[in-house]
Amino acid sequence: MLLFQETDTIVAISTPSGIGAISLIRISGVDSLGIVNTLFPSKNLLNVKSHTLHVGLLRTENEILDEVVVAVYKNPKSYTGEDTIEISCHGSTYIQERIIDTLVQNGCRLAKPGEFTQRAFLNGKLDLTQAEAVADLIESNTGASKNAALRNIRGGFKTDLSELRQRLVYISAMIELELDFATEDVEFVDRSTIINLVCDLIKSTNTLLNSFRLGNVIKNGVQVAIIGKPNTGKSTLLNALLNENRAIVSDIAGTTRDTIEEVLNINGVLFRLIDTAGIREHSSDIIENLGIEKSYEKMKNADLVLYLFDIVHSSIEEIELRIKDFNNQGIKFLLVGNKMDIGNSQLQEYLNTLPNSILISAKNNLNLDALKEKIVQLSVDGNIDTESTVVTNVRHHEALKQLSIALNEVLQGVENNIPGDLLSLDIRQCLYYLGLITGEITNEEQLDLIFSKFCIGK
Ligand SMILES: Nc1nc2c(ncn2[C@@H]2O[C@H](COP(=O)(O)OP(=O)(O)OP(=O)(O)O)[C@@H](O)[C@H]2O)c(=O)[nH]1
Ligand SMILES: [Mg+2]
Repeated sequence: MLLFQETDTIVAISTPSGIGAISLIRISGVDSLGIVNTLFPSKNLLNVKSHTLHVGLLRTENEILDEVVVAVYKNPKSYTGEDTIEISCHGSTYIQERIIDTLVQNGCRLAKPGEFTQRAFLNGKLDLTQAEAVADLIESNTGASKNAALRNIRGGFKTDLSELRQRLVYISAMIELELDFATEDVEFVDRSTIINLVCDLIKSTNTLLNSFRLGNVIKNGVQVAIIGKPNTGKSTLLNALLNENRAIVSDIAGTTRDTIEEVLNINGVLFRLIDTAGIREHSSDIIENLGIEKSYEKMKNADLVLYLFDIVHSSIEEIELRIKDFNNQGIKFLLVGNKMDIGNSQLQEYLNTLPNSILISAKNNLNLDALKEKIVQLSVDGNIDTESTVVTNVRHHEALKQLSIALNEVLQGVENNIPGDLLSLDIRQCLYYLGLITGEITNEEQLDLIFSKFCIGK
């Protein structure tokens, strides 16, 4: 793939493969109007206005392919910035294939994944953050991930970055000013002003950087492992949270052998709930022991552990030991005292003194809404703010990390009074990292890598 604009006219089916009521075939490139026009005798598409719809037969000399609706978008007012046609045809796989074959025979080339969006990027319709947000929007599976992606498509992150750039350019101008007057042996610009500006810039960059934790939660969901001794009600809790009988529940200790994972959407965030085999020291059952090993593994890898215990059969010592163990391993946990319907008041009093604990009854659906609230609070710090940018992309996070390091170098340089021309070099490095995110600085391999993750037809 070449960085400069390609002249091929590309075609792809933009709707999912298989039978559907309607399918959408998209064509983009200099010859799109001409190619479709030869197959659409009802009207001369070369003379129609942009953004218009036309019903008619799509046909070759010998065959009627389908009765279709053709949407015409003339450059530059199209998604890709090129002449684009969208054909809505009947959703038979045979019709789709025949239309695609005919278009290819008439001069189109099959589009690569993400090639339409890539062209939009190359034609300056989108910057790279917006283009990547298109893929995120298509992949979004919760309200939070949809909102974050939509915000970035509409230029949310782009605006933040261009603001950072403007501030950097301003600082750079101040340093240049200082350089211009260097020979006069006066410090024209007060360096403490520059220090304040750089500090503010570092703060803004770090806010974006720190949003990645939430971004990760929004994009990938939160792994929540339900851990505890046998018979404490882990599987009952999984079923209650999912509102379905997913896992087998019984009063036989060691009922769950393998882990069971299910997804739960709470307040627009995906939680991956993992029910595990009950942990106990001595079991002669080989399969159960394998299950217990898996429980420990899930416990270590989870973003949050719900430590479930039966408040009738647990002691303060057991809980204290667990807390110590979780803290030593750096595991984030919530203590969940189950079977509050038949509770033990001494343990209840003790739990009331602990901030990260809650009493529930999984079987009787008691306090489960409060439990869900606590799970959200612990995982997303209780606040999904869709008004400000949330960085969800690893590539952006990496570049922001580099930017933060480079800005700290600028700060050190200003503080140590290093010459202005060296400072200018450091600032240029900062602008470079911003350019990497927006795509002003990029290369073919990188673009290929980014767009190869897109769907075909987008
Ligand atoms: N009274 C009462 N009983 C409960 C409650 N929650 C679960 N139970 C009972 O506790 C028993 C064990 O429940 P499970 O959900 O199978 O327990 P588990 O922790 O998954 O057990 P293992 O899979 O063996 O580790 C069952 O008889 C449940 O009906 C509760 O809130 N109150
Ligand atoms: Mg179980």
